[in-house]
Amino acid sequence: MRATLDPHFRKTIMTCRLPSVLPLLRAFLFLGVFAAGGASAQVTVTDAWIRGTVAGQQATGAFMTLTAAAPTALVRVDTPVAKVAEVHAMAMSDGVMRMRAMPRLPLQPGKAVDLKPGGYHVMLMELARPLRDGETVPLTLVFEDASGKKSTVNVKATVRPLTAAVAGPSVPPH
Ligand SMILES: [Cu+2]
Repeated sequence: MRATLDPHFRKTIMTCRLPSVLPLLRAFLFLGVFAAGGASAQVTVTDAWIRGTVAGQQATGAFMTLTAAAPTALVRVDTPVAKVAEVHAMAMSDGVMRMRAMPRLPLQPGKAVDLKPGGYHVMLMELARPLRDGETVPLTLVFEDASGKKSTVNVKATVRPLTAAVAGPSVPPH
């Protein structure tokens, strides 16, 4: 059942800002995470951190280094502190730095991929509350290998000060 629903919902979440379907979407994502559990993770996640926020701030970025042992893609991120978590890329377009959602972030074997300010990042949107310096936030990362098999990695990201880095997704999302 999950397999047939997945493509639809993945497509839906990438279109961003769909408040009416979000609760339903969350429920399916949650189920998906549990259903995918148990598979051995082939990805090492290091140095996970999140840029802290101030009251009223709706979005921030999560950063980390991903190293896969086999061809893999990061296909989903979930966290209790944000209603929406998307992998974004930043790139210059017509002279302007823009972010775009990446439904899949491909990982090549043994080649570390940095998610860092100014580059790839996990955009956390519709934050439930401010994220304070020093606290830890759980992130669930869902990976898909070359055969389409999913696995999850749970990490604890440390919240660093708002000023931890200069460039990055502290601007309003899109
Ligand atoms: Cu972003």
